[in-house]
Amino acid sequence: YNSTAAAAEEPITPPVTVPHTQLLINGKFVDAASGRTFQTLDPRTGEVIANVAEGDAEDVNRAVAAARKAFDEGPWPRLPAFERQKILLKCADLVDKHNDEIAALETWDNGKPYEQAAKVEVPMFARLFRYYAGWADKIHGLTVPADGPYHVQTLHEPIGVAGQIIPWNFPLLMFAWKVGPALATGNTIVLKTAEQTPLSALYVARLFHEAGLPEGVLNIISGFGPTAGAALASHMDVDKLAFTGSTETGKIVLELGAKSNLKPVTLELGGKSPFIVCEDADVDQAVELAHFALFFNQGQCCCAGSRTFVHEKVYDEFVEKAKARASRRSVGDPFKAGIEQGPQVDSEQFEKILKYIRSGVECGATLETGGERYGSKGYYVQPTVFSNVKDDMLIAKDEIFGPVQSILKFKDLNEVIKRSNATRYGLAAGVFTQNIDTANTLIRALRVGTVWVNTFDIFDAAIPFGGYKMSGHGREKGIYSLSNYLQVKAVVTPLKNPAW
Ligand code: TXE
Repeated sequence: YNSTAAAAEEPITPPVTVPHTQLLINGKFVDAASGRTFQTLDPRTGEVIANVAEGDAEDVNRAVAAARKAFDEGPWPRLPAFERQKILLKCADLVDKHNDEIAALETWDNGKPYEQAAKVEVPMFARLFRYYAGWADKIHGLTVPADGPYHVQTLHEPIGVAGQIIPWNFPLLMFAWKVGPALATGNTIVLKTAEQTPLSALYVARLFHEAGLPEGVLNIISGFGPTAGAALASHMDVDKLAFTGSTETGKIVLELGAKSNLKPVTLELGGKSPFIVCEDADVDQAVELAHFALFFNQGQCCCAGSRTFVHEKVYDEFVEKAKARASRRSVGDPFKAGIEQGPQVDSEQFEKILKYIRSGVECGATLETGGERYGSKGYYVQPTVFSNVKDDMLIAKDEIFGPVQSILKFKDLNEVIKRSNATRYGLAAGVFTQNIDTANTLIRALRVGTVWVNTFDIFDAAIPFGGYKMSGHGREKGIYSLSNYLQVKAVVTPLKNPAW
């Protein structure tokens, strides 16, 4: 690495200014009740982008009261479903119209390549809202053939006020995965963004109001986890909680939900997903896909293929080529065209990753490439590859959440199944083989919520996503996500003339 390259480069001026820094409560931008603000930083430099209102328990109370009123007094939950659908479609249209500004805010706050934000993530955000708009007028109950002279039916009703807490790795997409199904099914929302990335949600939520979303239906609180997040999770008037983040914080919010009003909680948590390269693999293709599976989004993906298991027959060739691929990865200012990897989101994540890299070296894994910070300012990390990684090393057990690939060797299928499953996580897996029997065996044996075969990170709106084991509870996206936001009411009426 030419580690002075990034340092010498002056960051490109982001093609956008910051439109909103206040909280969004009851359709209006307002300061925090305490008047406090916090800084959101540019991960390219560590410099301040903006001072953002810092919501805490009092602001959460205000937002929940607004959401409660919007739910109890309407009109949102009681609008004809096609009216909700029209508004959601308009939200998506406005997002399309402002695609580039939204993408620029996302890159500025998060550090992800602008091309990725502008060409993939913002369009996917709009697509998710169109998908959920499609569901809004297709929420059906059942007619139930019960014993006895009764007419029995089920009504699928919105659950009420949804509290949603999202992370910083995909601020917009996590917003869409949670807000989309909740709005389509007629709920009202208080969403807390991650403290690292508060900006894009405020922008899109304002557009949603322009699209006709009634006030109080979608409230956005910027702020920290132990204050604003905990207040939301333990609020007595929040009917449902959805959380994405670390497994450790997932346990906290589940407990807060249980100790307050026993609200149902869906959790999308950490992972240590295996990516299994079988002996019949085309090594070049496998290297490219495994590289993408790990390094995409600076390695900050809950489902990152962070244990690359490679069959011993192709192991040495794979390691050589994986090293070469990672060394070629273009790192730099995420606003620059052609950049594959920007900075990590903040100094905490940056330090955490460097610590794991040191632990890999100390435990005796072979550092093939990378291993240090990239440049001298901001939170850039060199694309790093370790070979000779053993299952009991920390780098093979913990979620690193950075651009660090760990390559492990295996001999046979039963062994790799056992080792793949020997983790507290169960989010996803990648399988790379041309042999249909091998693929089918792995598909069924792996204890994970998603198996990608000869592909990875396909996040279509219709495909459910979620984890087994300590990777979470419940599923987001697709048809399964709707039930997170619906109550089922059984209705029984006697039949006066059972003969008919
Ligand atoms: O996560 P937290 P952090 C993993 C990843 C990362 C690690 C730590 O390994 O390195 O977690 O990241 C809010 N009550 N993932 O510290 O704390 C917080 O404000 C209520 C995987 O950022 O889980 C933020 O909005 N809320 C993950 C959200 O929880 C609380 C994505 C996530 O923060 C809270 C992110 C509390 N007591 C990190 N404490 C994934 N599954 O994709 C924090 N929060």
